[in-house]
Amino acid sequence: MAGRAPKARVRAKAGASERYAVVVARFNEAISKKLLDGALGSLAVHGVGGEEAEVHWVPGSFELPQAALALARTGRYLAIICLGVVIKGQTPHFEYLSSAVAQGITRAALASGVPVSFGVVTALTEEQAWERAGGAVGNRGEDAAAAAVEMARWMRELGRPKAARRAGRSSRSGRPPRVT
Ligand code: DLZ
Repeated sequence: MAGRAPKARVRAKAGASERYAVVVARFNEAISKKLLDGALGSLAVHGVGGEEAEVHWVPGSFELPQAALALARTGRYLAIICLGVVIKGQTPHFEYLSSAVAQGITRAALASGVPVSFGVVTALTEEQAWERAGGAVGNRGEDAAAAAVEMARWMRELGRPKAARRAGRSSRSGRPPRVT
């Protein structure tokens, strides 16, 4: 599936203090670093720089959803950006991993009420992955950061939903929020 991400439609201006977390998978690290460069560049373009963009490394893409949910539950971030590179090998591992990561990231967003964006490249070859990490097809990290800013500012305009307040309370009490 190729295609260019649409230009983010960020309406609201940067708030006085906006903090974002970027979670990056170390597996295929050279390519992940390019996604990270893209994400940090995009955040800077949207007025989020320095300490407002916190980077957290995890071993592989499989760990992204758990890290994203843990970060979201702290209540410190307007949004979480997940970055990783999954490349197809000789076994069905690729399908299991890609699907678990995509579903896990979705669940992290829904369970926490905090926007969690998907900047995970799933590629059939290493070449395809490089193309999507600042190459001919763009930079999925950049796109994911722009999507996170757009969603975060839109949700801030909307007001914090009751579900997110409940999720925040459950996390402080140590109980996981209900996932539906
Ligand atoms: C084990 C593994 C494999 C085979 N491939 C990838 C990959 O292409 N991309 C990636 O981000 N991570 C991979 N991993 C590591 C898993 O994500 C995870 O870190 C380990 O299974 C430990 O839970």
